[in-house]
Amino acid sequence: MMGPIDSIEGRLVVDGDQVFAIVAARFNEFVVERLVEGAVDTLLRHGVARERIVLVKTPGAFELPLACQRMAASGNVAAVIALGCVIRGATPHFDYVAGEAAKGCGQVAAATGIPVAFGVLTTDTIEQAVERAGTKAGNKGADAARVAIEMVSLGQALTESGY
Ligand code: INI
Repeated sequence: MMGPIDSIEGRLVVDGDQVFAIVAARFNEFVVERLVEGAVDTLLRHGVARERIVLVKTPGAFELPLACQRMAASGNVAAVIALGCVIRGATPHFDYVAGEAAKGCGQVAAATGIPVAFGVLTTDTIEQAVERAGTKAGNKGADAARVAIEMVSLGQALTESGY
């Protein structure tokens, strides 16, 4: 009987002196600041030196892709962590802002080959956003930072495997 096929996976280990960029929107800042704290805390706990974390701020989530694009295309960062908070109740153009942020961040990753972790909350209410920003439903900024670390590691593993 043949055994299971080995998978190529990233690890939650920072192996090297990579720079991680956090690109955070100021809109709904009281929520996004908690996401930034979660992301920074996670990066530090995984051994990323404080000097290797670059924090960039945009006005809103709609502007995240452009700033992510600049960081990713610079050749100087291993991964980008996009953080923001779009609340349906607060905006009639929720779908445009949230949709463009998600699509744009995905396009940046595909165009540059640099992982872009999407840590943008898209919720119906402020309460739901607060729950996901370090209270009862965890911290999506921390989650996004873990994804960034894993994707950098996956990139290294793929290179080592010849892909
Ligand atoms: N930007 C957000 O990040 N979150 C929101 O909830 C939001 N609302 O409610 O409108 C929001 N709007 C601003 C948008 O991101 C742009 O900055 C603006 O449209 C100018 O381009």
